[in-house]
Amino acid sequence: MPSPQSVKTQPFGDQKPGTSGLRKPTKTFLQPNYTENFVQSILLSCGDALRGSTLVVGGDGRYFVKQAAENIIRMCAANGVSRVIVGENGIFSTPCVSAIIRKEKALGGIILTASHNPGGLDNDFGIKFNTANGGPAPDGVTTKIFEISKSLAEYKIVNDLKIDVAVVGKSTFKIDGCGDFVVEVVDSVSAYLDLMKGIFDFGAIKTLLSGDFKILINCLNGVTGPYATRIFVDELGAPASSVVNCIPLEDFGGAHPDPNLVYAKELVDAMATGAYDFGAAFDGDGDRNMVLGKNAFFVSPSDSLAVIADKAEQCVPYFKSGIKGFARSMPTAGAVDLVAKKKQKPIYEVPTGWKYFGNLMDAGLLSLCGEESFGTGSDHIREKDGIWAILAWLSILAKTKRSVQDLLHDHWAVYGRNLFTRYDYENCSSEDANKLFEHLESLIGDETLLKSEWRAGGKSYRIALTDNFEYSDPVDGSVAKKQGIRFVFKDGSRIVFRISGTGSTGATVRMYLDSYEPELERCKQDAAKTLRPLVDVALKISSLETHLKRDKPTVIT
Ligand code: G16
Repeated sequence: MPSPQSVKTQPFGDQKPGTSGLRKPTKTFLQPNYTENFVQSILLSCGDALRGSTLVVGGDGRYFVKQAAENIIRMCAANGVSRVIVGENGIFSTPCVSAIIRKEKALGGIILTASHNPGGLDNDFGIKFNTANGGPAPDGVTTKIFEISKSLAEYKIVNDLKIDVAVVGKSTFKIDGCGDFVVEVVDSVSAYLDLMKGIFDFGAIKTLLSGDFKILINCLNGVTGPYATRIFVDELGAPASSVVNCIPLEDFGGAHPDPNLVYAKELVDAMATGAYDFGAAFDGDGDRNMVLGKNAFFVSPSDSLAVIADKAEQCVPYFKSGIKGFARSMPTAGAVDLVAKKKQKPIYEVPTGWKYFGNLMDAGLLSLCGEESFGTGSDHIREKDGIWAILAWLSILAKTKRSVQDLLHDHWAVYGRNLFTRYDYENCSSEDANKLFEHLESLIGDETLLKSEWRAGGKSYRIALTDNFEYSDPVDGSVAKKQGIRFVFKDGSRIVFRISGTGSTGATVRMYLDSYEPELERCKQDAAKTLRPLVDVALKISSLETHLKRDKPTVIT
């Protein structure tokens, strides 16, 4: 009978989860005991509830996922877990893990991904823990995991447990001192497909795709490949050639699996030929999405959320009974706020991180939400959901019979447009980034700043408010402090600065800008160009380029 072993270990001091889990270079996770220490800390954070529980395990197919999944199962066996559900070859998208946790009433799930960060031996790996509601562990849980990791002296594992996650099926083991332990290796897609069929009118989308309407879905060699092929090709009848880069690769084919205009250039170029009516890309673990219309017409994530919010009740059966409320993360432009106001629904503004939406959903306050970082989703699960977002868009296109661009123009004609752009300065030194933020902090409430007029590109701005965003959760009263430095101007325009919580080395500084434009003809202009004067003001106020020693950003969205 296989029996648990206790392995002596030393704590690592750097296992503090970021915006969504622990993300580090793969080689860091490959150090002896590093992965095991973090997993043991997760398991211990569950306390007594762990014994006899069900956990879901899976990841985005990047290098080390399969091996890590098998080791995690061995650790679950030794720690008293009764049942583990794992995807075939260790593959599950992040939204799918959330769906299965909820469906199976599991205690939680361990997701093996560094999301949109590149994968492979020389790139990144990551581990995150989702709790029983299916959502990313809230701050209280991640703090507990980090605290445990700082003094961990041993981990438990059943080394001689024979597991093969490549073979679908159910195995029951008797573990010495722990009793029965069940491992269910399941098809990675089926449960998720069933959920989507219950949300959308697949017949309506099938009719759209059976006509002249052409789609191009680029999975960027990430986890969505099997999901997109099953759903868009097998179920909805799109030609097989509509889904590309659809085999999950350990290094994402050397690509950066981040669905934006820079890293999904292959999709942008293909859409620019005018051969397709609708294009989409996803990130490595399938929770982010980018939407493009014909001729590579770009739909900003803030606009995408607002259009879905406006049309969901009319076009998506799941929402027919009504929307409870909307939400967005603080740096996301406020387009959805205008929809909420018109529909007389509540709107919530939370810090960056999907985990902050979970409590609102669990309390029945929130149905639809999104983030500027290409995340869109609803209360069908507790993660943002790339494929869901594309099915929502196709449902709207099927019902309204408008093009993507026309839909956006219709929307701006009613609501005006919240122009948005984001500048990312990747791989800065942490020291430079800290100095920049010390400087920005020192500007909060600065009287001279508040009185000054800032001029650029023929425009003039005056500051109405400066602060470091703080959020009090209306459900449990928990407070998240220092979530982004904001400069809000008298005309409602905003500049926001944050340090990314998803990088694996150094610091990535993000500068977000948005401004409201009521005139339809001006709404149609290029957002990056229209916002240029505000960018100049932001750079002047912050002295960002001097502090970071950069003369341009790495990525502009
Ligand atoms: C994660 C979170 C998102 C969040 C994003 C922000 O996304 O799940 O809710 O918006 O991080 O990233 P950063 O801190 O770098 O700005 P993902 O897709 O990386 O899991």
